[in-house]
Amino acid sequence: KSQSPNVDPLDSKSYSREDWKQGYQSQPEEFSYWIDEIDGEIPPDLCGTFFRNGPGLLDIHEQPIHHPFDGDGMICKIGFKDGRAHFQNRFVRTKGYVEEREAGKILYRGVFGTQKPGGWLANFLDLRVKNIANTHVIYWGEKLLALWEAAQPHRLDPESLETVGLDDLDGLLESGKAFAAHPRIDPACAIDEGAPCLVNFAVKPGPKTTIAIYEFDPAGNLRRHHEHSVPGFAFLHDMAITPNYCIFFQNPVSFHPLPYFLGLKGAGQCIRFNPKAPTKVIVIPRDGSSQVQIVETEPCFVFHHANAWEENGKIYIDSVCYESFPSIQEDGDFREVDFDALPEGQLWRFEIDEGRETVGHQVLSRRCCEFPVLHPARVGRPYRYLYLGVADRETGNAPLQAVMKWDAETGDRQVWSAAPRGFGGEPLFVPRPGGDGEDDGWVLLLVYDAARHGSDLVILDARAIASGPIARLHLKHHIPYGLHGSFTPE
Ligand code: 3ON
Ligand code: FE
Repeated sequence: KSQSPNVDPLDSKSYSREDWKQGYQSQPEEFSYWIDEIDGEIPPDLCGTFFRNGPGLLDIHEQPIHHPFDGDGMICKIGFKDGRAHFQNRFVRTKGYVEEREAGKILYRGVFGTQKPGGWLANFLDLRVKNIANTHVIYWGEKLLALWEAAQPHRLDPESLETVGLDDLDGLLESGKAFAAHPRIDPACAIDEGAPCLVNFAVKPGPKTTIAIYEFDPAGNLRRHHEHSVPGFAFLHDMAITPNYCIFFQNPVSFHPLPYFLGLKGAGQCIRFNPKAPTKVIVIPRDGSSQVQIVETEPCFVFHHANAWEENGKIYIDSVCYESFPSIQEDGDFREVDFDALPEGQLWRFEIDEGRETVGHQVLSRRCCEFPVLHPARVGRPYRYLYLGVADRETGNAPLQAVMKWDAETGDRQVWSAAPRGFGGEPLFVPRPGGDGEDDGWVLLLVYDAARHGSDLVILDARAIASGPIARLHLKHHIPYGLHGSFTPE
């Protein structure tokens, strides 16, 4: 393995910051080519399309943005067929992306602190929201949609990745309503006679928060829609589902928007964590029939849930939990972040007992993790295997450099690490067609390799993660660290 000139072998770190930073360079170019530099072999039965979204630009014509979550959405698409793979990437042509490219400068403020040049006066009372379409990408109901939780989705052409435009889901999102970036697919919806169903939500935060639930059949038709109001401000990035419920974690945060109005901070920087208030677990019946239940648990912050299920009259939820909100620094470069000063995400299990008002938890794994995924057939059901992006080291907060397969039955862990010079993100589990068993399939992971300033698509055998890649596809360029992706089988 190539050793980074910057990793001090006596240091306890598994990476150098210089290496990690390079993965946050913009990738302004758009490519389309057959991948021909491959170590190992692509499994011939791996067929379908991997779509992934994430910030493609970390600067607008050399004006840096304040945080990666403010970066314009860029879709990567890797198509697999007959043991070959084709790469393509394209920016979502959002209104803001197109205008800023023409102007050659930042024209919009970002939620996470990006400001227009010219100081606070230039930003004062500019409350327009730039829909950057950068968080997730899914193919459902014959539509490819790029998602960003505070606005409407953008529809893309699944072949060319060209932007068709904003999509209101056949009039459902009238007057520019939002559509969250974390849909869940129920593989066999009990309410729909066992047909698959896509469940998503939309949040309208305020002194009271409105949560809308939408469920769609495989053709993209709306099956269910109901809205609920819960007390207090809520920042709900993700949700978990079971056959009967949608579950949200209302983290103990409050919103103090004055600096946002004044042009001093982004809206997301005006969120404050309250370590003394409980986290509230919101349980919404999916058929919309009965009451919403709200139960309390210890203060913690959750972006992502791994899974939830119902068993013996209880509801279980596995989530990546932070001790407090990893708030966004005010000044300076996010690339200089002090990892040690921020809490790491850890895997926790919550158990909701019927009739109880509080929820207990158990820590499943302390290792720094994010982006939990599982077999699509186990979503909302009891499951055994979880795949997560994790740090190379067992303890402490650090960039994600490895993938961990966690066995819920035995507690076993298998890890493959790209350290010291490789950096990962969200893994994706793809079941083998006709396979048997929950871990019969592959784990796909985009790895940024600082040794060559390029990215690789790594394919692991889900049954032998620790044995290392069965194929490593070298892209001709790098892709900045991204957010979420999905896989559409042939
Ligand atoms: O009233 C406010 C208005 C508003 C527009 C409330 C608000 C802050 C909820 C809001 C908007 C929120 C948005 C747009 C959130 C977007 C989140 C996003 C793009 C990404 C979140 C990512 C989460 C994680 C955990 C990423 C981890 C990344 C790594 C470990 C690095 O690879
Ligand atoms: Fe997310």
